[in-house]
Amino acid sequence: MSLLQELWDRGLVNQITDEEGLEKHLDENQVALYCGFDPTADSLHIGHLLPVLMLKRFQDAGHRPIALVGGGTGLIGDPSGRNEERQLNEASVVQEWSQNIKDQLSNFIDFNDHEKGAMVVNNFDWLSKMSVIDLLRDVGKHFSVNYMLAKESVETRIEHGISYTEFTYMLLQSLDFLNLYQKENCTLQIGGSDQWGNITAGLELIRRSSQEGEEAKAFGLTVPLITKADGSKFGKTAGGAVWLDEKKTSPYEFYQFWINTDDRDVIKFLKSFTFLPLEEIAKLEQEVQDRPEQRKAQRRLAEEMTKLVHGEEALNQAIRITEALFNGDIKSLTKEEIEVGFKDVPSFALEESEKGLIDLLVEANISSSKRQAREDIKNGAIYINDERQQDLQYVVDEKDRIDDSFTVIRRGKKKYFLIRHV
Ligand code: 629
Repeated sequence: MSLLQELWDRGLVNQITDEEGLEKHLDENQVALYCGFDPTADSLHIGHLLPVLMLKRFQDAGHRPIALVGGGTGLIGDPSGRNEERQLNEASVVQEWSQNIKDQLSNFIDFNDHEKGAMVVNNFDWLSKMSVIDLLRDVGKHFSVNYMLAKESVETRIEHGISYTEFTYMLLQSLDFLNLYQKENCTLQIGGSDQWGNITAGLELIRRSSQEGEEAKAFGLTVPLITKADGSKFGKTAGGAVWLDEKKTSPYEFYQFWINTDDRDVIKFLKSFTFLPLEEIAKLEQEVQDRPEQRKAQRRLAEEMTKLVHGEEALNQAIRITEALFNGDIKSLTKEEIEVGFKDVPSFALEESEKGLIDLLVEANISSSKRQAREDIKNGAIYINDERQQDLQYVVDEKDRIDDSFTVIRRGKKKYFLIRHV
C-alpha cells in the first residue's frame, strides 16, 4: 500500500494540492517535507501531535522530515484559525520556548540518523537577518493585496480588525517554504487544515520565484482537525490543555485523557494517532461493538499514546496508579504516585502525629461539623486509605500513613481528600 493510501485510510488527509502528482513524487523520490511549530507556549500540546506523528510516518516510509521551529514567526503571530489578535510575547521568552519545542520534537523524530537526514531548523535564523527592503521587494512583490485579503485567515478577521503584523504573517511562512525548497530541496509542506492558506501561499511564491523554463514542483498536504462526537473541543479537559511536557500534564493525566475517549471516537483516534496496523484496529472495533464495557480499545489507545509520548516506564506507572485507584489498593502506591494520582484533590497539612478522626474530618473540611462528622462515620461514608472506618473513637496516626507521607480520606463514593503529614 502506498504511503498516501495509508494516510487516507487512517483519516489523516484533509486536502492535497495535486494528489496524483504527489503520489508519483513520493513513489519515485526520497522527499524532504516540513511542518512548522510556532513557540506560543513553553510546550507543544496534544493538538500538535498529529502533524508531529505525520512527520514520523513520512520518516518511517523513507522520506526526510524537517521540523521547523518558528522562532521568527512566533514573534509575529499567525492569524489562521483565530478570531482575535495575539498578544506578542517577549523575544527572550519566545527564544526559550523555541528551545523547549525543539527538544520535544526530538523525542519523536530521529534527528541524529544522518542517513535519513531529518533535521530541525529555526526560522529565526533567516527571518531575523532579512532586511525589510528585501522582504518588500523579493516577497511582497509576488503577492497582491487582493490575494492576501481573500485568504480565510485574513477575511474572517477583517470585520473585527487585523494588524498589519499578522496580515504579513503568510509572507513569512511562504518565504520559509521557498527557502527550504531552494536550500534543502524540500518539496512538501504539511500542517493542520488551518494551515492550508499559508501552505498554498508558499506554493505560489515558489512558483513565482522560479526561473523561467524551470518547472517548480512542490506540494501541500493538510491533516484534518480532530473533532469529537459530542461536539466538544478535542484536547481540552476541565484542567485546560493536554500538554506533551510531563511537568505540565503528568503521564497519568495523559493516560486518563485517552482512557476517557468516547466509544464513538475511539476507533478514529486509534487510526489517526497510533501506529497500530489497521487490521489490529479492526479487531478492536469489533470489541467496541461486542463488549463496550471492557473498554479494550480505549485502554489500547491510552497505552499506545502514553508509551509514544512518555515512554514505557511512565506508562507502567500510569497503569499502576489507575489500577490502584480502581481497586481500592492505594496503600501500595509510593508517595510520588499518590501525589500524581490525587493532584486535583483538596489537601490538608497535618502537623500532629496523631489526631481523632472526628476532629480531623472537621478541621480538614471533609465534614461540615462535628455532628456531621459523627453521622458520616456512623453511616459508613468515611474511608481511610480506602478502608471503611466506623469507629467514632478512631485516631489517625502513623499506621495510617502511606509511604510515610499521606493519608487518603474518602467521603462517600468518590470525594477524596489528601492529608499531608508535615
Ligand atoms: C512557519 C511557521 C512555517 C510553517 C508553519 C509555521 C507555524 C504555523 C502555525 N502552526 C500551528 C502552531 O504553530 O501556526 N503558522 O501552533 C499548528 N502547527 C501544527 C498544525 C496545526 C497548527 O504547529 O499545523 O494545524 C495544529 O494541528 O495550528 O514556515
